[in-house]
Amino acid sequence: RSSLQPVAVQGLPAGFRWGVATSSYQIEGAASEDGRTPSIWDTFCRVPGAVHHAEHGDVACDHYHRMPEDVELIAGLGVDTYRFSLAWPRIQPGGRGPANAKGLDFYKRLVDELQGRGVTPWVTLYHWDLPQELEDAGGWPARDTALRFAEYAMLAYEALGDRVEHWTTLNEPWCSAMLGYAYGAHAPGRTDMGDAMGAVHHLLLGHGLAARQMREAAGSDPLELGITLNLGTATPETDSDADREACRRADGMGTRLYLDPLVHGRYPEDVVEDLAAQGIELPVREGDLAAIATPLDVLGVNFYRGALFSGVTEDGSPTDADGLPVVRGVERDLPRTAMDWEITPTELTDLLLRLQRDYALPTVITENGAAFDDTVAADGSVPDSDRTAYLADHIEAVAEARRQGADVRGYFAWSLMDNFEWAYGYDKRFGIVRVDYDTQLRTLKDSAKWYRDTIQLTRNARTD
Ligand code: GBH
Repeated sequence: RSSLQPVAVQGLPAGFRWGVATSSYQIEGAASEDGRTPSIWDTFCRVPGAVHHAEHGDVACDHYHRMPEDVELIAGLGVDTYRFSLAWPRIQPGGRGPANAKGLDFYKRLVDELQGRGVTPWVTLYHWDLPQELEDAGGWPARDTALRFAEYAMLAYEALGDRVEHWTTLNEPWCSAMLGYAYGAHAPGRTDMGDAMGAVHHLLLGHGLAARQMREAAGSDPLELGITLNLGTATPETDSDADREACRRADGMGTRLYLDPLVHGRYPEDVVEDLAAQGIELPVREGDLAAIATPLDVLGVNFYRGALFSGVTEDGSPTDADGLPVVRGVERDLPRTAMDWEITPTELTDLLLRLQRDYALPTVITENGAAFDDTVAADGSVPDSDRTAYLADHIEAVAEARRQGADVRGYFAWSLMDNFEWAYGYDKRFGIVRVDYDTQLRTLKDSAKWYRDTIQLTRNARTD
């Protein structure tokens, strides 16, 4: 790349959406106000050792109390879209029963503020804050949670559907299922692969039931419905059969397990067989797949990195300690973010072209961004050229995919502001706006100014 000077991005279509994204638990705080009940993250944050420095979202960015100023900040960036999530335990405390008017009221005011400033709200229904009561009743491995989710979705849609057109059901069901129920790295911290696969199916079922009911309720009203997945690319380290087999497995568990049922109405046979070999079966019942395959208007793509895989251990064995086939991520000699994630922008182009070929849905990048160890200069500015470069290279990768035929319609930077980065607590900063957690002062980082100027130049350069 040549420079960090903002320039007009070439090749994006008219109406291309520019946005910033956040999620409820990561920014809101006000954890026990106005009738909100605990979510699995409130609980998980209290488990010793679960979260860096035992941090939690009780206050976070205090967005719940600073919402109008934050909307002003968003509008000042010149983005046309703001992606945020609704906290289920605010809207339906405990995950059952009627809606909580005070919880809904906060989001109605947020939507009003956004629309009053010309910013389109893009609502995610579930970004990981499951009501604790539903986890106590079994969580996502329990089928009932899917039904509860659809009910909650309809409470939200009935209250906000007249003013909100863009709805995402779930954020990253892979993370909910795998990090939450298989690896124990996220709430609720369980570690059973069978439970995780139950969670996958019930997350997808919850999505499908909600999508179907929302479509029915919308009738001829405008509704753009989608789901957001965390997706990457899997590249074999060598051309060996073992390495290509590892990529098949990584892609199967990470991408096809979700997109095949969502788009084609069936689970991928090879993944089903691999799971059966571990004695695991997806708890599919008659009619589930038809619900899951309810047509989508848009696929949300969260992209952070692509990865290289090997099918053998470092000493060449094709099976791991549990006798399972090896799927080993291989580190490359590439620049990395503060999360230690490799920076792989061209793989975003590859991903978008592959999604176009295999699934042919319109896509929006609903998250892309990076944590870096920011410094604050003496004049208070934040010279985060590494983040600016990351954004520039990934936006260019999106434009390149578009030029090669991928139907990608928008790009949302993760994140509007520094926030509670899950198990990493407040240590990792993804914001284009800095948050001082002592004063709650927000400061535009240099990357935010670059993003604002890039959006403006790109819009102004249009001739149509
Ligand atoms: C998103 O998750 C979340 O939606 C958002 O809330 C969060 O703040 C943001 O990302 C930043 O983390 O193979 O070790 O490189 C992204 C979760 C990140 C999960 C990349 C899989 C690969 C980990 N994903 N990740 S690694």
